[in-house]
Amino acid sequence: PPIEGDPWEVQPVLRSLLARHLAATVPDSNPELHHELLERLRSLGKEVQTSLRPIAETLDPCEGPKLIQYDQWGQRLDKVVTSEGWRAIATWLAERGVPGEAFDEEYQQAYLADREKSAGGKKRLGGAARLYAQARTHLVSADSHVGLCPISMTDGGILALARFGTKDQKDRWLARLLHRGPGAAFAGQWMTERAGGSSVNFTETRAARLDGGDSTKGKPGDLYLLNGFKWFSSAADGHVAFALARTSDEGSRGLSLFLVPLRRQDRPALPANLVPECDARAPHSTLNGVRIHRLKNKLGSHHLPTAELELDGAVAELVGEVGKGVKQISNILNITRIYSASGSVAALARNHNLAVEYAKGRTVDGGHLLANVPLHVAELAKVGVIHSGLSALLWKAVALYSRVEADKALPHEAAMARLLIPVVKAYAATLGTQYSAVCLASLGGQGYMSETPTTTLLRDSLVETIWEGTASVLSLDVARVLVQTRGEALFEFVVEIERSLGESYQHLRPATDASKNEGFQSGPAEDVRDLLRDTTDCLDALR
Ligand code: MFK
Ligand code: FAD
Repeated sequence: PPIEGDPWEVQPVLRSLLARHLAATVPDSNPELHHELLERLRSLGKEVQTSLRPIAETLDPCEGPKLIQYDQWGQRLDKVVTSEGWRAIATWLAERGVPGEAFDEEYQQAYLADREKSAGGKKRLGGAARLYAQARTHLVSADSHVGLCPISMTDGGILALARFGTKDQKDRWLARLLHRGPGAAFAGQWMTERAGGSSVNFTETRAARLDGGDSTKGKPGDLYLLNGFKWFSSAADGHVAFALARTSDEGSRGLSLFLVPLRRQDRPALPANLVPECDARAPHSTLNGVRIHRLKNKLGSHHLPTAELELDGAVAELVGEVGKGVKQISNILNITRIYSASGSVAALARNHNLAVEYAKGRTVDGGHLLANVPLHVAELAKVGVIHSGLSALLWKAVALYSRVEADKALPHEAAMARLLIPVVKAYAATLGTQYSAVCLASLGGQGYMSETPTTTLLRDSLVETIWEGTASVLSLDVARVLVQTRGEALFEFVVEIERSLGESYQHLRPATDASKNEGFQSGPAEDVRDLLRDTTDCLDALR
């Protein structure tokens, strides 16, 4: 069997990119803190190998979550029971404070304060907080059976709440969502409906003011009743959701953002004279007008409970401004898209490592180890190059976004982060799955066996090409950014690429000159040089 390494050890490119980006963003270039963070990442990587992986290996895809719709008295329960292994993974992540030890006492204070832009909180990690937190999630991602999905939505929801919530909403929810021990709350993201997932302007769920007032004139924190159907919800066992619902008929501008507690006990105090219909209909139910129709039957992500939900008079609280739902929820989208991109890259890294290790032990025709067969090595090298390229793009985007979130980014950095997040999400999903399949085949028949991690990794990572936007939909988003920023974001990116291409070109020239003198018509160095020249020409044209 191939002997797998830990995710920190097997990704030299990750180590060098993080060292570089952390050095540039850790406050006051504090070398001790920088060193401490890298050391903690190294140790987390080791723990993934020694204790998370053995838990993950016990999960059986046939023992996914179950929905218990009724109790023995015929009362509606709609309780989701997840598998024991999935819960063990969640506990493992919680105990180690993933993401980012971000939620221990000290960090929690800094994190909350940072997000509320209070000067006092900008201490320890400052602009590096997100970068460090995301590095931690990256290390656990490929061994978590998509366990980061609810964590990512919760993470994004915390940001949306910190930015747009009322004081009362923050007081009731922020600490619970940030907490990472027993009793932690999780948040879902309810956007997709039957009529449209990519195009949320087809949203059918209606939001009407509980007090009967004009729905288009609600104030932040006002109570509404939601009626409709959410077609995909991946935190079906969560506590609260950030949902889009229609407050007027003006396409996507008629959508507002709502906080929807799944249980009645988590609702804010309701006026005594206004008993919601769902309470009157089922006085003993604990549910807040939410019915789970069924759990989805999926190709992968088998342990993640993804549900179809009916909203039948669910009591919801307006978050932020009426009609700004899409703009506000995009704060969550940017975070979940980073998690998605990181998940794709992490899965590819693990698959690549498996393929490389297998090649060191498998003998083929002529008695050669696969690791010494040029044709096979070229195949694996290609995967390695794709992984390195995606890693460079990913950590550039995360480092920039980390500064944006901490309110430390310059305008051109913010524009570049906005551009790169959909780009890396789309590329990582498309290339990650494509090259994960190459890795699977490089293990021959063993790669196709259910017990080998390659199969679960490939099945699970295919969803990255769909959720949080397909490549086509993200391309439209990129086009929108280019128009909005009048090309500035791309221009900045082009300048950066040119700078690094210029350096690479200088390094390569002596090699290509030498190969010419030796009479070679064409060689790898020349190919790279031609590629660089073509790329530079393209960049000139784009200017
Ligand atoms: C380990 C893995 C972790 C990942 C787990 C994820 C779990 C799965 C969860 C889901 O799948 S949740 C559902 C995700 N759904 C999508 O991603 C929908 C894809 N469709 C889009 O992204 C569309 O582009 C979008 C719905 C946002 C377009 O809607 P509209 O109505 O055409 O919006 P419009 O008018 O373009 O934008 C409205 C405002 O939001 C604009 O600002 P202004 O009002 O100031 O003009 C936009 O600039 C802004 N906006 C849109 N996207 C933004 C954004 N701002 C910042 N960042 C963005 N990404
Ligand atoms: P459609 O939007 O109908 O897309 C179908 C095809 O049309 C795609 O190929 C797409 O690229 C293409 N297309 C669409 N619009 C355009 C366009 N304008 N131009 C060109 N091509 C276009 N959603 C949530 O809200 N919350 C969740 O928790 C959640 N969890 C999920 C879990 C899983 C396992 C899965 C698979 C999905 C989940 N989703 C969730 C839903 C997911 O976000 C949507 O499936 C996704 O956004 C696509 O929407 P759709 O399914 O309606 O497809």
